[in-house]
Amino acid sequence: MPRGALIVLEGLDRSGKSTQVDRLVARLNAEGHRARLHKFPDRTTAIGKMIDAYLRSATDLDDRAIHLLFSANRWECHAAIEKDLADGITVVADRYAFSGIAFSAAKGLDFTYCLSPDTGLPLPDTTLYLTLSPETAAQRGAYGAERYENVDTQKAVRAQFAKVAKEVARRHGDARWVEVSAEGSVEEVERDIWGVVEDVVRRVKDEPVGRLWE
Ligand code: 2DT
Ligand code: MG
Repeated sequence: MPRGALIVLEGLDRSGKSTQVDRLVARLNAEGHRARLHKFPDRTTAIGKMIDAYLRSATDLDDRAIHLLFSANRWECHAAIEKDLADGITVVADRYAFSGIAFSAAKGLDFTYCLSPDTGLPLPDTTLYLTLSPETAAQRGAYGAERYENVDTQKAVRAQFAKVAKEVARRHGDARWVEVSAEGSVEEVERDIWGVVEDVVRRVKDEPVGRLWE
């Protein structure tokens, strides 16, 4: 049976990522591709609850400890994702290992260290990175109250995402990381995303799922 695609959306806060993942899943289903959304962190699991408490600043954790928990949160879900892909269901992930690297490296953890715990996870067939200027982000209103939701952190994370993009291209080829401008209207961004995803879903049907960083 033709497999589903693993499509990841990444981007800074206020880039409209949550709106776009919902629209993408609805569009895929409407066009006859079965699709399912998977948000990372997945806050519903036991590990996810620890992550949620950390993000709400209800608890403090060592930088490496929380980095590994975010990765463990992906590992506890990988079997379900791989089963969906094998069953022909396209999985749309709202964030993935790339956020894990960018946010931890932005705090000063070594970049190569940050890559390692996610090695071997299912490789996204494409990652759409929603880009947004700091000015537009500011116009879209105040950040939320969670950890990382402030201008300085977002700036540092943006710089790390640029390194992640290079690393993905170097290890897995240019086509795996696609920048999409999030400056336009919701409909414009949706159209640009669909232009990429429609092709990928068709193209990967008979290809094996790759392994991240391998
Ligand atoms: P949301 O606002 O999208 O719920 O994200 N994060 C996320 C990390 O630091 N490491 C990770 O591996 C992942 C997936 C990004 C919550 C915050 O968690 C950060 C923002
Ligand atoms: Mg957030």
